[in-house]
This record gives sequence, C-alpha cells and structure tokens, in this order.
Amino acid sequence: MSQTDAVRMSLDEVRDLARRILSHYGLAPDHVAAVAETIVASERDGCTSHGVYRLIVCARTLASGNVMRDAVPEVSNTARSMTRVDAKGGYAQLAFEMGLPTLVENAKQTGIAALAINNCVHFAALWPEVERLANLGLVALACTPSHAWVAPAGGTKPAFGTNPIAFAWPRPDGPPFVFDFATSAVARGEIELHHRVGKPIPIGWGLDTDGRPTTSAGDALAGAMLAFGGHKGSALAAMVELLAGPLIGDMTSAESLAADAGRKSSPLGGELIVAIDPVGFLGVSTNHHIRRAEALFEAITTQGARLPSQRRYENRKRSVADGVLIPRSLHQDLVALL
Ligand code: NDP
Ligand code: PYC
Repeated sequence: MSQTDAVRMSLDEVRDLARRILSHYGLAPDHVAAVAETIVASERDGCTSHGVYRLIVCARTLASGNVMRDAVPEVSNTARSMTRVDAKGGYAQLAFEMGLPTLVENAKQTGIAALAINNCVHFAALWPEVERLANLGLVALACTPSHAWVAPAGGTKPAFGTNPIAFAWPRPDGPPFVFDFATSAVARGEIELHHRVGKPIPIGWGLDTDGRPTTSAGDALAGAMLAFGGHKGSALAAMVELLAGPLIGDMTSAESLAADAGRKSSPLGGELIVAIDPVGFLGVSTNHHIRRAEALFEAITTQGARLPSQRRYENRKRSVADGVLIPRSLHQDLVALL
C-alpha cells in the first residue's frame, strides 16, 4: 500500500475514531470502550479483517437493531469450574471482561475452568482474549460459531460458520505462543476485503452458487466458503458448532443466520473459553515442564519457520512506534459513517 493510497493514523487516533463511530450509533459507553479496544488491537497487530473495517459491520449491526446497545451482562457460576455470562444480546467483549475474573479464579483453584458467553453478538478476533489469559500464566482455548457460510467437505451448500479456534500458551521469557484462525480457508472478512477492492480470491476459498470453484470474491460470498484442509477443517468446524452451540445451550451458525433474517448483521450466539492453570496439573514441577515446552518453539524457529503470533508481535511494535496505514477508501467510508 503506497503512502498516497493510505492514511497514517496513530493508535490513539484509531481509538478515537472507533469510539466516535460506535458512540454515534448509540452504543453504551462501557460497550464502546470494550469493543473499540478489540478493533484497535486487531488493526495494531495487522489483523485487518478484524480491525477498523469491522466498524462498518458494527455500524450496520447497530443500525439494524440486532445488538442490544446498552446490555448489562449477567455473570453466574453454574458449577464449580463453570462460569456463564449472559450477554443479554450485547457484544461479547464486555461480557468477556465481566466473566474474566471468575474464569481466572476458578482455573487457579481447580486447574481447569470454562467460561460460556451466551446470547452475545460476535464480530471479533479471538486472540485478544486467549492472549490475555496466557499473560496471566494460563493456557487458553476459545471458539465461537458464526453464520452458516461454509460448505462441509464434499458438499456445496453452507452448513457451518467460519468458526474460529484460538489457543494460547504462556512462555517464560516473552509473549505467549498464540494462534487464532477460522476453520474456513480464510475468514469471511478477508473475502469481504478482497470484494471491496475488486481483487480476485485464490481457488480453494469458495464456491459460486452453482457449487463451482471461483476466484470471484462476490460469487464466493453469495455461494459457499470452503473449510481449510478439506475434511479435517470441516470436522473442526463441526466441533466448534457443537462446543460453542448446543453444549452451552446456544445457537448454531445456521440458527444464527436464520435469526439474522437477511439483515447482514454480525453473528448471534455463544462463545466457549477454557482456561487451564499449568500449576493445577504440574504443581512444583510447573516451571521445569513449561521450560521443556520451549524446545518445541526452538525446533520451529531455528529452521527458519515462524511461530503463529510472531507476525502480530512484530506489527505491534511497528504500530506502537509509527501508527498504522489505513487504505484511503476505507478511511473515507469510516469517516462517512459519522
Ligand atoms: P489466517 O488464515 O490468517 O490465520 C491466522 C493464524 O495463523 C494466526 O495465528 C497467524 O499468526 C497464523 N499464521 C499465518 N501464517 C502463518 C505462517 N506462515 N506460519 C505460522 N503461523 C502463521 O486467519 P483467518 O483468516 O483464518 O482468521 C483471521 C481472524 O478472523 C482470526 O483472528 C479469527 O478469530 C477471526 N474470525 C472471527 C470470527 C468470529 O466469528 N468472531 C469468525 C472467523 C474468523 P500471525 O497472526 O502472527 O500471522
Ligand atoms: O470474518 O468470518 C469472519 C467473521 C465472522 C464473524 C466475525 N468475523
């Protein structure tokens, strides 16, 4: 992206723009703060499919009435290690903030704990949540269904959401090992970004409405997306549907899409987050075994391969120092929301 095609913004300017847009669409201040932070974090780390572009999706969702703008999430402990937050139809971010202390406390007391967020609107990347937990010394796993946009392996019609899975592992001498990806070949947001600028997509990302492989982002958005890794990604997508849908008493992606009723709002439903305290498994030998895990990361990096999260951490350093570049046309569309 050349400087002339882009607008450079400091992270404070990005935060201010995000907050102004979200407030303009009537979102309550506590939600504005939580939602803006996840958008700023994604833009800062170079995760553009879930950065400031999402403000356009938030504005559409808020305008459609599909999200409760002033929802007050309710936290309850349903079993010894199980916390539930009823997001009351609001965005997941504030619900996560409110459930986090109990999740952490439960994991530290019992070794393993789960947080079910129910009845939420979810538009965001999951890595900010698992990274937070790993920064507190916990191993973490998170997943959520979305809308049914993805065909099962061997099929041509959407059955699954883009269903991300995120994982984080605390490291003794640096930021955690984190991965976070959709179980579709790529997040739908990435295809939408291609569509915005008229860029073709690679074969393998989607099918047109007749079930044929396509390089047209628009056709793939109208047809079906594909799971990553064939039957393997397809099975993982089904797992996410089950774990963060029926298991926690919440919607599948198909139910979320049906509830959306064509409004093109963000998905509705649940999220499951699991936190594990290594001390619960390992006691006094925790440090020894956490150090042993470092050999695995070394085996990856010493042969020139990179760790997932490495690119994000490098972007983060750059963005904190120099700000971020927002494509000019996207910046114009964001300003027009005001
Ligand atoms: P990618 O296919 O870009 O995969 C992202 C993950 O893979 C990151 O952890 C990334 O690390 C890692 N990675 C990428 N390339 C390499 C490499 N060469 N070597 C090692 N690791 C690598 O992302 P997706 O498009 O699948 O998903 C993007 C985001 O969309 C996710 O954050 C996800 O949570 C979000 N999403 C949210 C949904 C929701 O319903 N809320 C639905 C679907 C997606 P790094 O970041 O360092 O590059
Ligand atoms: O990019 O697939 C996606 C997505 C769905 C919900 C939020 N992001």
